[in-house]
Amino acid sequence: MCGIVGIVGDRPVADRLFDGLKRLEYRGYDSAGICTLDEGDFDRRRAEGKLNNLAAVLADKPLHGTTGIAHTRWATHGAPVVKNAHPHIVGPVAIIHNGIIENFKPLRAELEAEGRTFESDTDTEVVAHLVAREIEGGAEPRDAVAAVLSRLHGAFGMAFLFRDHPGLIIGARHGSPLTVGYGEGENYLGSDAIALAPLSQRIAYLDDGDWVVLTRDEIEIYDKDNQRVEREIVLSGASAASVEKGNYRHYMQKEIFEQPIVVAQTLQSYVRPYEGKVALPDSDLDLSSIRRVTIVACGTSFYAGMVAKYWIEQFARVPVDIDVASEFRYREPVLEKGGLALFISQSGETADTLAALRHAQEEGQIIAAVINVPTSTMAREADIVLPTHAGPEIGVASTKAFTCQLAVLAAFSANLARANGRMSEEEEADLVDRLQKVPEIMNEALDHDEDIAAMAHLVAPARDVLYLGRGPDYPLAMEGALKLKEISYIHAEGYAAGEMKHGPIALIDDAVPVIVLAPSGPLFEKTVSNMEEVRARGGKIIFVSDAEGLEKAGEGCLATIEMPKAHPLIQPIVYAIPVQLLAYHVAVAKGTDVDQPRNLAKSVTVE
Ligand code: HGA
Repeated sequence: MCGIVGIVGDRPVADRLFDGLKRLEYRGYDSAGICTLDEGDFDRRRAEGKLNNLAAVLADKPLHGTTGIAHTRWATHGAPVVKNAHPHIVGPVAIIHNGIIENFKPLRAELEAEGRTFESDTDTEVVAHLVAREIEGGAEPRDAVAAVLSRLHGAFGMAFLFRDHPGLIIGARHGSPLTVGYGEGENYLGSDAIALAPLSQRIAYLDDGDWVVLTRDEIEIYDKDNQRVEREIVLSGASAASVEKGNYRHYMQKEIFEQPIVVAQTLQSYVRPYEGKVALPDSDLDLSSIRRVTIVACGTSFYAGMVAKYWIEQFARVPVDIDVASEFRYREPVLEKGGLALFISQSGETADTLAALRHAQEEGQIIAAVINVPTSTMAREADIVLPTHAGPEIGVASTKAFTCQLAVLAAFSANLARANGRMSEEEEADLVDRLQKVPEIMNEALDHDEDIAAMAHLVAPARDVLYLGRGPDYPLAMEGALKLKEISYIHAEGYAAGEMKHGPIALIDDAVPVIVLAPSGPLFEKTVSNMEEVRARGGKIIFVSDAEGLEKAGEGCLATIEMPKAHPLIQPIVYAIPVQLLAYHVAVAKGTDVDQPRNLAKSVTVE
């Protein structure tokens, strides 16, 4: 959330800063702004809403400075209006910030008591005032920043520009990510390597507590104790080409259709087809010593984790605890030393999950992380990285990252089952065979795109929608409801089918579509009974099952979607597709902003 870019350059920087923001827009689109230093003064442009609005402002009044900072905002404090858009300028200081200054209220009161006035409602502006106060008192920029950092609580990735010091940017990181890029006669700062990719491939990731002084010729990094430190310079490998939509109408649609390819790509790292083995990449972890697994994640990744709980317990017979990261971190969980804690995050920067990971590390857990961005903070801090190879996910509602997470977790569960002697060599070889066929089965599921588009009008007018499932289809029901909420703004709930009668059944009438996920198998009859309970109360059912299931119970439904039959370790990967497509087509029917839904952003770097 909130994207940051800075350039200390030898030629005008505004275009390149804007390009960096475009690459970061998935992090927030409440407002955007750029400030450069031009002929001894700040020159700033800001606009509410998406980057197009800032582009129009810049076209009208271009910026010419050769050093500048730029920001795309996801508001935490203060409405998404121009006065709250970053950069904020206070006297000789301009600032951009990603994160939350948790003690901003007492700091603001202190500053106001001195007669300082505020132009915005943000937490960020207090930092600008604090640094400005130091500078106005005679401090050099680096001393001013170092003095102020020690007063801040919360999370930040920040960058400062100084009116009286052309060719200087100071950045600081605590919690939120920050990366520096090395150039020729120029240097760069950004939220991530993707933002910097067209500018530099030679980058260094700042550690927590680091702050950095950038001039055209040098990058000096200091740690939290203000000691000069070196951080390894690595080749980022992030693609400089921006990700295009191709022939698709939305990134989300493109990403849904990419799934067979990226899941195949991901599985390549986990499956050895010629040996008939499932293996974890680059890991010498002895899985047979694992007695308990603790899974922690947020949002869609949490639902992938819930599916994994069913798999790990069913196939490997290892107990699994699972929690959303924001609860796990603060509820003082009991963790036995040597346990395995598994964190799942697309970006690898999710603030709640990162805080939980660090807590588990302090509690002596072995840390494994299922991550899509290999250079992310979580990937760097985990003991074992289980990568997904979904490629950049631009649509704010996660789709391909989810199915790739499921593919990794299926391989992990099978590995654990093998290590525990709960899966025979033959069963493993059979599973490898089936995993090889996942992309093909996913393509079969995608073939139903048009049918699902044709039923979107059945759901689009609804105010409330219920999703029901049992076993691993219960988290999928929740994921389906989450997708629908996120992009179509329809209230939706995912329920364990058996829980319906304990309350939510009171909501059922003919205006509430109920989406039932029920592949044929051991839980089928029970789910169908729950479906009948809904039908008996006038509920309208969209039934997702395989040919056998539809044959048995498809009659009388409002609509049906036929999925191919698959092994239990594969079936949730396949059933993810109809729930994604349904949410997508309903959102299109409603005309919402599918790729950038209101109030949301990707890479949630605040707690
Ligand atoms: N707290 C600042 C920055 C918000 C942010 O980083 N979001 O991810 C604001 O509200 O402007």
